Amino acid sequence: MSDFQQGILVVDDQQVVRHTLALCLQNLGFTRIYQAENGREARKILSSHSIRCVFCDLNMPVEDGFEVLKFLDAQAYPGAIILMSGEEEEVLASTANLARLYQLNIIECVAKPLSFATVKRLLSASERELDIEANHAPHSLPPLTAKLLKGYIDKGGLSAFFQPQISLSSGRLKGFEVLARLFKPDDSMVFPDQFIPTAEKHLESITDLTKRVIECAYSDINQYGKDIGNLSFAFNISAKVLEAANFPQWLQATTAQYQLRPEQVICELTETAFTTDQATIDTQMLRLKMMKFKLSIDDFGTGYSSIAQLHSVPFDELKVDKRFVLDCLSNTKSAAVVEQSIQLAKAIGVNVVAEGIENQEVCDFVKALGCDIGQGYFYAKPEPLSVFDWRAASIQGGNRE
Ligand code: G
Ligand code: G
Ligand code: MN
Repeated sequence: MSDFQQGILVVDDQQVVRHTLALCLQNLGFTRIYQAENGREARKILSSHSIRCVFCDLNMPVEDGFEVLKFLDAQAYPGAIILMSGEEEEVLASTANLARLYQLNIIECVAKPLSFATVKRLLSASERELDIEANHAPHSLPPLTAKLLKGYIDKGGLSAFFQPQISLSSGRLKGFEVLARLFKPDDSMVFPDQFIPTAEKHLESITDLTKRVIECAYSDINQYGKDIGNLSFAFNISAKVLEAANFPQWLQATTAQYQLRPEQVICELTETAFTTDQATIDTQMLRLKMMKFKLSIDDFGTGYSSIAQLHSVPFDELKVDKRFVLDCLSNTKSAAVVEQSIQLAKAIGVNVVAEGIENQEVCDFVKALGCDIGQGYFYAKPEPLSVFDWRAASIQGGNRE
């Protein structure tokens, strides 16, 4: 739902662009429209008004669009941002990527002039994004201290959320990725960005957290008894957890205790925890593999060692990082990474998951390239297992309200 109490800011040094855009916005029913002809004016308006969405030109003689982005980033601006530029497509795509380095809701970087249809589409995309954002972590929140984290966990605040993974050829539910969530005593939710880095500072705390997440998930899964059939469950395992000597044995015993089969359990190896002991890590992965657990490389394409790892350990799956999937239709370089990753997976005979599918078009694109599995907000956001009507075994894309 649009919040008409909040304004929209148009920043452009060309008066004609500002006026045309303001007219479009008026026609769409918005009344609080503010205009600024450069970054300096924009900052003044942003400091004194409640602004839900900013249309911002990049090339301006006095304080350009990047200055505005820097300002918004420093304020942890929660609204939507649409960047406009007169540059050619290649430059637009690189600019959009650069802009994403800021922790901001950049909806798109579009070529000027904007048509009425484009403005309408961008506004509805920004409403969607803000809706999602409202359910997600506010940006730039400081990490929890180790003490607070331990306190919340001890009070039973840790829980497992599940995000569906869909077989693209059949459209059927294939399984779930399990994502950790932490609830404070007042029931507000803390997202992993705020507590995984804290936990990863110590081998004991990330290992303890991982084991608890897995136990939580197994216990939720058990409530459904035999209904789960062959569904798979993927857990995020930091490299540090593999340094804990008994992790594979613990996982084997716990999986058996909850009457799940190791073939249903996927260990997604993340590269976030820096480690120098590659031999130990590889040994532990091989142990898991021999116990019949499945191994997956998470965030494929972002770590330098991914391809080397793919070669030295028998992985079953690779997950193309969402940063490439998200803009693969507008950025030819992302499209190339997605395409090459899928081809590489096919060539070496492992499954490939495209993560970050947000609409039908991207779903069609990766499917046409031969991608096996899709995951993303198009199908569903991570939620408690009880929310899904997954026994129907088909979670259709586009169902998000
Ligand atoms: O959905 P989301 O915001 O939950 O996840 C953000 C990041 O946190 C992802 O990169 C994900 O891999 C990581 N993450 C989520 N749950 C866990 C977990 O249980 N263990 C580890 N190591 N990382 C996790
Ligand atoms: O790093 P890892 O692959 O474990 O990250 C999973 C993260 O991706 C979680 O934070 C999850 O919430 C997020 N995620 C899942 N699907 C989508 C999507 O369609 N769009 C976006 N922006 N994030 C997604
Ligand atoms: Mn993951």
